[in-house]
Amino acid sequence: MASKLRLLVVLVLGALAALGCSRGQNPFGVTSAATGAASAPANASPGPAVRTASAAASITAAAPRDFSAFVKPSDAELRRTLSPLAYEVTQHDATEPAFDNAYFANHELGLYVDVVSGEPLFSSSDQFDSGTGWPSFTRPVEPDAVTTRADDTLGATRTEVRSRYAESHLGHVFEDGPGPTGRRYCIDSAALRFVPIAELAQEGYGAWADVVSGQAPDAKPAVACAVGGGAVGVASAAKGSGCAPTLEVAILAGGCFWGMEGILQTIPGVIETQVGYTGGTTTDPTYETVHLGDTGHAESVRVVFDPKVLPYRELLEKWFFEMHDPTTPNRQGNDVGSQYRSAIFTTSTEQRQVAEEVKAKVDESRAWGRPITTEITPAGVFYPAEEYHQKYLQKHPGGYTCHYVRSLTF
Ligand code: MHO
Repeated sequence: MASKLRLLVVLVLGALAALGCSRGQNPFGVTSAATGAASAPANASPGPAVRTASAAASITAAAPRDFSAFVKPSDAELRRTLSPLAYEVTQHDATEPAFDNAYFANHELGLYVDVVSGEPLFSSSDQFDSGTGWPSFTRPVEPDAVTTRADDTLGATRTEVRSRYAESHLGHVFEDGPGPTGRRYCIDSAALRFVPIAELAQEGYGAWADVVSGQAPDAKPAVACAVGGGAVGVASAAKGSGCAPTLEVAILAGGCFWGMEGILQTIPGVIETQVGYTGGTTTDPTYETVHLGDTGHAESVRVVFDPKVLPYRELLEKWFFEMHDPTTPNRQGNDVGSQYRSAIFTTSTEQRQVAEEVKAKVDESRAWGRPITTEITPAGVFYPAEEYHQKYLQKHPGGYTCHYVRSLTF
């Protein structure tokens, strides 16, 4: 249950991030502040005096947590307990996609802790809008909260940042940040867990409340929102930031998303999948509204993948164009309506180019016997679908699907 709640929070924050500063347009009708307040116990007794937001003062403070004795779980245990993306980032040094992560545009007050150990890493009071598409900080919450080491993987030497106790890979640090330090810690959201200020005390982080609320002597005020909207399509700003993503996002539609996700999640090189709605005109799509077929949204799958293992071209040619019928306009098998259309929502100009090439190749091969009708369009906001649609065929083995992988040659 707790993990479901966490997933919801991540989804809500992700949706907020996707909408940039326009919190009013949140498709869930919930703000991240409200989410935090909602999880506070209703009848909590007053705890010790904590100089922080009033909400926190009415919550029993947990004992301060000591992370120096943290023992890192086994690799198998981490693979089981972390999200696939958090595992890849923290344990295999992956870099998540820019502008499409939980915290790059988070403007709530709170503490960012290590997703593995919970050790405090960064404070929202040191966060600034770098325009790179990753959460960026001028310094760690304490000077020795992180360690650094040289990283030569991208040609030029960069400085990698790890957490002190869990030794999680967090990101990199550059010397082109704003004052007071002139540093820019470019951090992966997937390596972090955000603890809102109102929940610090109850989670045992009460000692950081003053730092987070900007009351510590050398704390500076949080920088105002300056990041533009749009989850994808602005990734060019990430270039030159030094934090090059090693993972990519594909958004694919080919009929009922249950069956599409069922196959996509098994492909080697796919890190994680999520079903949702995109490509429509309304800002609050739900299964009920999309199912009527007139919102313009397509049932879609958001795929985070490692292009070194699975190049985008291969994902399209060997999988996407073989796992659904791309020749039936607004229809897949028995499912009829524009929400079941074949579509590729591209997240970069490179993806668009590859998608056009692969579509032309598949079309010219005549392997499908009819013209390819797949729409290729730049990705807009992706709205995660309701929890019961996620990993549907895993929850309901033998459930409805019309998808299977053909063996065609294009
Ligand atoms: N024919 C299926 C489609 C479900 S899919 C999630 C059904 O109506 O149950 O649209």
